[in-house]
Formats: sequence, C-alpha cells, structure tokens
Amino acid sequence: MRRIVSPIVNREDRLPPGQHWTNKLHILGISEPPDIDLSNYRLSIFGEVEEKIILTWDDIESLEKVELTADFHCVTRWSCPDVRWTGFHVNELKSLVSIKETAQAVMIHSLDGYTTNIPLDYFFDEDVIFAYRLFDKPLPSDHGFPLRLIVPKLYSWKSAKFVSGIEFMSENRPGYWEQRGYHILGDPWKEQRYGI
Ligand SMILES: Nc1nc2c(c(=O)[nH]1)N[C@H]1C(S)=C(S)[C@@H](COP(=O)(O)O)O[C@H]1N2
Ligand SMILES: [Mo]
Repeated sequence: MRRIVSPIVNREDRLPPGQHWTNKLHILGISEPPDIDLSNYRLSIFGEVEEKIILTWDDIESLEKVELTADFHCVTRWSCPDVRWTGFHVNELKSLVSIKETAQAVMIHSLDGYTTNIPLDYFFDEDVIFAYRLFDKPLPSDHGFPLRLIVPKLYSWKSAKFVSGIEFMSENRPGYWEQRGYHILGDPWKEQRYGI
C-alpha cells in the first residue's frame, strides 16, 4: 500500500520561465556517487530538536510509503516532466523528533559533502518527500542512492542526493551552492537562479 502525494503545481503554468522540456534526468553532482552499504547507512536528525535521533535503513523502510509524480526543474534550464518517486513524506519527521519552536529552516547534509538549505515553510509541504525509488526501481546511485530529498517547487539543486543528515536550524544558513552564488531560496517560477 502506498499513499499518493500530489505535486502542488498549477498545470497551466507548468513550465517555469526560461526552462525547456527534456525527456531525461541529466546527472549532475559535485563528485562521483559515494559507495554505500545499506547495513551501515544511518540518517541523523539533529539541531533544533529536543533529542537527536539516528535512523537505520530498516527504520526508514518501515515508514509509510508515499508516491509522488512531479516535474524536475534544473537551474541549468532543463525540466523533466512527470518523474515518479517513492519514499516517505517529510511529515513523518514530526512524529520522530520534537522540533523546537526556534527552528526556521533545514540544512540537508549528504554523503558527498554536499549541503543545501530550505526554509521550514517550503520543507514541510504536501509535495515534499524523501525518495528511495525512482520509477519504481531502487534509486540509482547517480540519482542519489540510498535516499534523496525531492522538493518539486524549487530548483533541483535543493533536491539533495545521498542524504545522511537533516539539521533543523534557527536561521536559514546557506548550503553548498547557496554559498557559491546560487539563490538562497531558488523558486523556478520567480527565476531565482543566482544572487539574492
Ligand atoms: N548530494 C548531492 N545532491 C545534489 C547535487 C550534488 O552535487 N550532490 N547536485 C544537485 C543538482 S545541482 C541537481 S541539478 C540535481 C541533479 O539530480 P540528478 O543527477 O538526479 O538529475 O541534484 C542536486 N542534488
Ligand atoms: Mo543543478
């Protein structure tokens, strides 16, 4: 059984300005995909929480499965329609940890050293999931095995691959690309590509 999660995109306004459609997910990353053994994999949830927790792969697989079909918009101007992901919904985190009122944003930490920041209002939304399957097959290593975040309404540099940590932060600190000139939020419909 899996619950279907719908993307929050206005279908008339489906292709953001300055983007063109492509039929595949182009692989983009700061390094080669890390080698991961699921039995050693751990996901830490820490920062502005009452008690930090560490999940194993079994813990992750025991969470309710959700499926999301959403368009994927890369800041380098390609958009791939109807990409189908399976994983768990971000709201699961709220039952796993008690998030402090001081939390304003999350930093996603990845096994390749990548990080990216997202304000809580954008993170805790109906169409945001952590995915471990792509088109109903295990997530390929190039696309983020074993776990990646999917935030369809922001440029895809926010959809961090190889996720190992979720840090709740009291301020919206910039991540890897955000420190190197990418926009702090990255809304494709507002063309928030680079700069503040
Ligand atoms: N851990 C990690 N996640 C990452 C990146 C990265 O370098 N490392 N690149 C980002 C960028 S810039 C894009 S466009 C998408 C690409 O996803 P894909 O390779 O599955 O198409 O992943 C994002 N997530
Ligand atoms: Mo990107």
